[in-house]
Amino acid sequence: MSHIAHIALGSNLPVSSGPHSGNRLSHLQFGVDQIATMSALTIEQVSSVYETEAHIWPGAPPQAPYLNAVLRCNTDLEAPALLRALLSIEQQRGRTRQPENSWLARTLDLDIIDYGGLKIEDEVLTLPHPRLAERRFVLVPTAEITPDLFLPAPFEANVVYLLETCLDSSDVHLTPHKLRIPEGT
Ligand code: A4P
Ligand code: MG
Repeated sequence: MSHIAHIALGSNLPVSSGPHSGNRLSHLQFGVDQIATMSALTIEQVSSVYETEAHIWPGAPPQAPYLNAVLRCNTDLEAPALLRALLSIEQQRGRTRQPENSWLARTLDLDIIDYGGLKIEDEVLTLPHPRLAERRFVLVPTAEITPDLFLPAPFEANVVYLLETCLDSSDVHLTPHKLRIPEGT
């Protein structure tokens, strides 16, 4: 059965040389291209690209700004299989992780924001994404492409309402960059 999923893309780590070299925009485009090649998945729409102030843990050293975007896709994959595929795409872009979860700078971060209104909470996957309502860098691009998206509990609201009531005041700037959906996928 097919489901509509929303996937957030983020990058704040340009790489100047080596197999994963590229600027932030090229990391995001790599993510879109790889998602587009997944079988049983069709990208319907990709948001504009926003430059956003990094959310960091209180007291953590400052981080470079991110480029963020959100895409909407239609997929036959179950949510855990979709997550596994996204983690593998992050790894192909040289994403490294620390055992402790410290929001390190990253070449490419792919998070599932919502999967057809499904609610899950286990060791590997939480849906809808638990931090989405505190993040204008997620809400602004999601509201741009799917303003009527309804997020289930604990939110129980549509994305435009969550954006209007969001307490996050960090910068989210529209950029002229465009992410392309590859043809013939
Ligand atoms: N996981 C659970 N639920 C999900 C989900 N819905 N989507 C698990 C994706 N992953 C999910 O993620 C850790 C584990 O979360 C995954 O292995 C998966 O099993 P990670 O990508 O390894 O680590 P992370 O991203 O550093 O941790 P976390 O806590 O997920 O961070 P976030 O929430 O992704 O935040 N500031 C700006 N401006 N823009 C950003 O994009 N991103 C972050 C990272 C911080 N600050 C930012 C941005
Ligand atoms: Mg993540």
